Amino acid sequence: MKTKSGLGRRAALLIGISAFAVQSYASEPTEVPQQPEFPAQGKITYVPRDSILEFKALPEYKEPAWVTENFVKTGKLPSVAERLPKEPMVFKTGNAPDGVGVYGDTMRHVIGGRPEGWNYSAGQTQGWGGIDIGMSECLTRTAPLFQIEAKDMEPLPNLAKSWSWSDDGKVLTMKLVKGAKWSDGDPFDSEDIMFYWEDNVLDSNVTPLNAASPETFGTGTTLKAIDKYTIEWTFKESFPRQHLYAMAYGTFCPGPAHILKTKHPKYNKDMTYEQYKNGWPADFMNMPVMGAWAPVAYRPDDIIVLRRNPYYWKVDEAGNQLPYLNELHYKLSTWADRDVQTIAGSADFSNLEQPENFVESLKRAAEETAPARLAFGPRVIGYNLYLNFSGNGWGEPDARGQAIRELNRNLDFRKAVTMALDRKALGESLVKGPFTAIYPGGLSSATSFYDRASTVYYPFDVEGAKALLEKLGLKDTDGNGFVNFPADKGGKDVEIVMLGNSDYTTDKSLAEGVIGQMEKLGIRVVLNSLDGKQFDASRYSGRYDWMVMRNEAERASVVQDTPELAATGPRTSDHHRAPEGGQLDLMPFEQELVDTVNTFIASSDDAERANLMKQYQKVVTANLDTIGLTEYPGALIINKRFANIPVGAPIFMFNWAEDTIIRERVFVPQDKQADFELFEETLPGKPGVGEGPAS
Ligand code: BQZ
Repeated sequence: MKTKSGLGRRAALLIGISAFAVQSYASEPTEVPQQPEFPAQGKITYVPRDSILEFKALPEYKEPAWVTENFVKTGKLPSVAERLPKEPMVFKTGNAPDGVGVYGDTMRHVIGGRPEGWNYSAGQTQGWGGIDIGMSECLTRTAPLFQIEAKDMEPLPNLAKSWSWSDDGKVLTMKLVKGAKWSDGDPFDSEDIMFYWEDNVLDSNVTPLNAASPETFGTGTTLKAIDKYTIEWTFKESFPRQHLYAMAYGTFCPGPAHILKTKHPKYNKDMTYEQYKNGWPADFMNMPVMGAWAPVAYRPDDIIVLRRNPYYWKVDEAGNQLPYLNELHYKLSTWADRDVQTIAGSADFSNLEQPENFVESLKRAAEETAPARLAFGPRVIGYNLYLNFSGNGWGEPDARGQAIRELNRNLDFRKAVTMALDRKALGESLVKGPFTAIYPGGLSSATSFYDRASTVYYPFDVEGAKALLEKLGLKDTDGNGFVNFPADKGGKDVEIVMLGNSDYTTDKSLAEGVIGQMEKLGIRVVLNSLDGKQFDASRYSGRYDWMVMRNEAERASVVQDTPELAATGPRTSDHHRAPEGGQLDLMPFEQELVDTVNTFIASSDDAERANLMKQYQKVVTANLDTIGLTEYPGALIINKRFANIPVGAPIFMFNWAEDTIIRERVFVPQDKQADFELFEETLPGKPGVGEGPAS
């Protein structure tokens, strides 16, 4: 029985929506059904923001004994104190679940991606799964914020050790960590920051990984270096604290300017942008990093090995230079195999994100002899069906494609599609049980900004959907079971090409489910299933009609990658960008979303921000900006020998768990250490010098 307020709320919602409504669709939009309870395991202890880390000098520093013996005493490296900044980042012991750690051992990852090369700034992928996260350091850090109290929420310092705002809130001055070095000993300073900003983000010939564009940091924002360790942002708005999130992983993680400049066309006239992007292929070893580990070995389709960075600029409160783990492995396999190997004990870490593996993983983890711990978190994984909204040429569609985009831009067509989806069946096709939930699109139910009363859901109603298609003049005139365009539009079957990511079983399962359910509606959908690299290339270039894609951080956290919640810039949205040299042809509701998101970004008032996200959620779900499919919880699977794993760490929120668990602070107690290291007592060598580390 609905409570008074429930009925009131629902009625208000419906009245609110009737402004969008057309008179004759078969089903009234309603509130999305209450989700089945799913108790996340592992209770998060919320802590103050300043209880995690600080920057300060310590009386003495330590390093693994073999580094001293093999490298310092032999003159190959300066002392650890000379390799560290005057004030390194210090992780506070009180926030480390198991306190100060010990050196040794390896974390063995398995991934489904493959490394293109090491030029992250120019958009090369390293295969995902945390490789780039382990090698890159960014101005701020947000993944560990999952444990921070809401009232204290602000990105953590990282390469930017501190910052201050001008009185009018339009100038943000940032102090960089002073005296930190790249893993090859080259000093880190504002030259690296400005090279990333000016010659990668602002240079339209370059698309950094995770698609950082000028609008990511606010339209009209400028950045300049004041001195080697001071940078200054100038914004159009006052106190746009939101942009501090964009300065975290994956949108502001500078590369080694001393290496990258040698092949950037602005500094080397013999180079093309293509040669710049591909200048450091995957077999280029020892690429200098600011991260805790650098790549020292790569065998295609087999493994990437990374070794500890001797200049890493972070320590624990006892002065031990981090990381504790000497080595990372990245076995090059499939994402599904990552679950299987981790639960079996031949790998150490997985984000259990494919429901097809839930039951088997749960069974194995429940056994006494299970080598790995498994802990489910909130329903942070979601999938949407994206319809390409560009009506003016993004992705260069042919006549057929253009006609589909015009249908995509029609709300009645989108209502027909959403009402033809049996989301309960879609979820159960992945896994039976309390895991999956009906997800109409918009914000993830796991984010604190989620409001069910603001979430519009067009219920499953195939007949109602068919009636809407008929209203649009789409009828099966040739009796083959699929609706046709009207004769004056060629009379052909409505045929849609849907882009899918072949790296994941779940993406394929959902795509096949959508195809089957669209067939019952009378729409022919053909799957174009591409591997992650080609999928991303097609997605960013708009070469698709529809796309099934897993949610990214903006829907799971709202505050991370916020500009991507709407088409806030010409190259920001996943399903509506401007064509080469053209403009964005936004529909009125899209403009409303852009305005709402920009107002949210510019606001520092928590109550206002909460209301703006309710308004966003109502507009985005009532207008079917994307068509939600399903959402479900993920589980962190980690081998039991590791310590300092934060309890309740979600596999995905501000970022993935590879960042959230703070791997540089993870260790294996001496008595549990295994002998998995492949390059014991070695360190990364000279950039590009041969395969394998120096020793
Ligand atoms: C996690 C993640 C770490 C990218 C990638 C992959 C790419 C996308 C996304 C996830 C993988 C794992 O996700 O599935 O569990 O380890 O790497 O980066 O899906 O294709 O482009 O956004 O993060």
